[in-house]
Amino acid sequence: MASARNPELKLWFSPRACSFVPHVALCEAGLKAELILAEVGAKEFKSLNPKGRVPVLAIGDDIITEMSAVLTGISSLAPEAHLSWTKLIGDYSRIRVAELFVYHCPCAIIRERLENREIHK
Ligand SMILES: N[C@@H](CCC(=O)N[C@@H](CS)C(=O)NCC(=O)O)C(=O)O
Repeated sequence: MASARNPELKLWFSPRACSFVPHVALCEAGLKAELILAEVGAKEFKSLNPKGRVPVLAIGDDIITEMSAVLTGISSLAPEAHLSWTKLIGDYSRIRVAELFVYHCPCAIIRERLENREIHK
């Protein structure tokens, strides 16, 4: 049940778009979220994100846009999953993940690697 410590999560996504990255992050973090197919051109969606882009993440009443912010939000909710790239431990591998995540449209690279996974289609 949703609470201040366990807020309700919603992720607006588009099929085969970069919004599958936070979907993977949610799965890796073990967080349950309602997945909502975004109608990016629709007035209702633009009231959430005037830029008309996915991903959009709601953490309770807070609406977060922009990939790096969305992923930072997810990693903050599940520190035990160690998804944050802001803590460097040992090597630069987390920074390499950040490079992938904040790349303007990471879908091409990561989709290729996850091609065979039945996720976010
Ligand atoms: N700067 C944004 C870029 C997001 C973006 O470009 N999303 C694409 C999908 S990969 C999108 O929503 N496109 C809308 C459309 O295709 O109409 C971010 O980092 O979240």
